[in-house]
Amino acid sequence: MARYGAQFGPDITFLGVAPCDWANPETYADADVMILGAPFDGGTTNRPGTRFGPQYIRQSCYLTPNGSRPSLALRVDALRDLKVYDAGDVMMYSGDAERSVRDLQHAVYTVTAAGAIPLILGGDHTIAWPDHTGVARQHGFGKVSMIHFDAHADTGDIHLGSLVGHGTPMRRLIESGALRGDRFLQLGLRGYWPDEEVFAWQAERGITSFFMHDVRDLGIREVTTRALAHVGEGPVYVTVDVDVLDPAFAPGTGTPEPGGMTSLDLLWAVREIAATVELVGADVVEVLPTAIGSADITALVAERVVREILTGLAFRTSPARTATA
Ligand SMILES: [Mn+2]
Repeated sequence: MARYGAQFGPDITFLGVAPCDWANPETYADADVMILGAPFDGGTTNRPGTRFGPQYIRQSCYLTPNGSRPSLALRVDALRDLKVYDAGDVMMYSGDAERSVRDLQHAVYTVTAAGAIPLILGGDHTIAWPDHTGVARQHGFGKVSMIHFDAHADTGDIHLGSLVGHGTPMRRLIESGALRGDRFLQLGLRGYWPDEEVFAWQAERGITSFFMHDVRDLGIREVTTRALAHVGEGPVYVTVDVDVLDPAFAPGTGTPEPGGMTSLDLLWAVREIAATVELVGADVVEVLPTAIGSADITALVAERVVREILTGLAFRTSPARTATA
């Protein structure tokens, strides 16, 4: 199969990194990291449109797409220090959730098995199920911890009559054994969902949650330190729902919940995690573009989340490593 490219809009790559075809590992044999778009919003329960997330995240930067982004805070240039490719989007039809989830899992597994760390641009949060599963198929079921940034727990059972959706991926992961409850950590929960029944289910499986009021009271550094201590050694998958941010920072999302995190805190936290753990994959989901170009602040901050993960990764192996700013 030849490179499929972008499902919507022009076939541009993330910040100008080299293109490749995920189905052909020979085209990215030396890859450290793979950007992969997952333009699926068939699991959305409210406002749709996250199928355009990958397209808008890729075009949100105001600088030249030259494959270089030196970090002022850490003095590393992840796009040059690491070998980063962009495989374009996995072909996903939002009207066929079963096929889309299967095909994305296959793509993520293929990339992971070839030795690259997949960074997936969503799409709604349904994709975390095939994303983590694809990674776990390579690293071992029950072996890959998950740090989950979100306003919502996403451990619902059945939504609108379906097992597949953006409110249920974490329950599917735990039921299948891909993810162990005691290796699953949620960060930023708030609002009015889910109910006690779901939290009782979570407690039975040893799931740990840090709520937004914990972030408010303890501060992001303390919460992140505790999160890192909880996941401990071994491979870690990070999933970032942009609705963990306050709607003031990320209004472009389907289920916005007031009282959320600041961009400054989230960007620091994802970078700190990527700089500390054995990161084996990550996704950034639920970007619902509302405007074109850098005027779209939600796509803008989502793209920076990806960039800070890359910066943390580069910093982890950098000889210049000292302390993070
Ligand atoms: Mn979510």
